[in-house]
Amino acid sequence: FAETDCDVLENSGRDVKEFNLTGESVELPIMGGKTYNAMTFSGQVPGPTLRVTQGDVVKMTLSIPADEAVGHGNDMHASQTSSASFESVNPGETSQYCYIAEAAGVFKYHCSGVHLVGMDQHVLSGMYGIAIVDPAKGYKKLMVEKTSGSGELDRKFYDADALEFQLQFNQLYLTPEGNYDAGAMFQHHNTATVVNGIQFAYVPNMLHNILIKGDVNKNIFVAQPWNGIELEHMQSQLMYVENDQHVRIFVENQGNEPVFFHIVGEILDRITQGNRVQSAATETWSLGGSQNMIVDLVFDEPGTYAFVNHDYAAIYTGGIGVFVAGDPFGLNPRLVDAGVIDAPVASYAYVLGNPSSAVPPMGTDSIAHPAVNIHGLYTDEVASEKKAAGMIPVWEVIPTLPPVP
Ligand SMILES: [Cu+2]
Repeated sequence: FAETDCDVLENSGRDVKEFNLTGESVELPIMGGKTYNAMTFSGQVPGPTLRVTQGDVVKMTLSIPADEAVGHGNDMHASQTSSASFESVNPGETSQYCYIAEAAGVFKYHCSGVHLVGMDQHVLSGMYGIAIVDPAKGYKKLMVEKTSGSGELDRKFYDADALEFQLQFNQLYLTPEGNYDAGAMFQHHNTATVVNGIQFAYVPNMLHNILIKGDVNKNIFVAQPWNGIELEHMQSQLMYVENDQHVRIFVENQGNEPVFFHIVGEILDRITQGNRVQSAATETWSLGGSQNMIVDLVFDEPGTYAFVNHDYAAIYTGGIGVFVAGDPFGLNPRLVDAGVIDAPVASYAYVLGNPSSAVPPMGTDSIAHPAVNIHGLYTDEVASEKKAAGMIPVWEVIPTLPPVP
């Protein structure tokens, strides 16, 4: 353990980052037009991402509303404190602890149930998130080896600054009524694979049908379960990057099943876990439960790249999403002609933004996303807060776009 006394740590000269969470049960959408009984940190699944720098003090405050049926706790893996700190907080009460984020990397946080009872239900119903602890001296440059064709190896270096995403894998175990199914969990019979809380969260929707096919009813992808303007922030969104851009993805396995992380059509240029590089130029990297990694890569050519949990049971139950690099659909001239943009753009993020559920808070070496749209497993209240913060409500913007031929 390290020092955990808030009074001592707040006067230690270190930067203090406050992390305020509320533990609340809410009903949230699932695929197929139904809802389920979710448990959340602050009305969203996953909970808010904490971003700090190695050596910072984290002051975590967990409040439970008086009308909440049960207590909740918060076990933050970035801390090194006695599990007594994670004692559950009763409805109507607030609890706090402090710790030093000593180690750089990605760290899960999750509800610890009511004195550990029901921890499985609380976590698998949505009470999980991540803390990203940036290295004290920043991230490393990315080296990518290229061949010249004559047997020589060229090394191309990319600046440490990167466009960043977060992807958190998990499962749902639900009865047809949308309640947690412990029996299914003990048998590892998950009913859904989710990424950032949603099945098939990052696949095309009707907006992309219009833009790319010119027809709202012509689907682009084999599975587009989140079509429809009325779905608002639940409408699926794609993730946009530029070509030849350093991309950094924070991946956490929040669930009960292994994650075999793979990006179809790309090679993972670098895998970092904790503060050590584990691999470079690898096809797939595996994560057990509560394990994480940082994937650094560059998307070389314009195109669509599916990321998957390369377990077929996971892929077909929702563990797949799509990155779009550059302008593979040749939209630039049409968007310019239609007056949507003044000049060609290096990625569609400049037009549509990237989904807020996949965009972590800015850190030491972050490239700012051109725009962020409101997307995620949020309560309406959380979605409104994102809108007030300047994120784009795509469902309001789509009908105002001039038609693209
Ligand atoms: Cu809980």
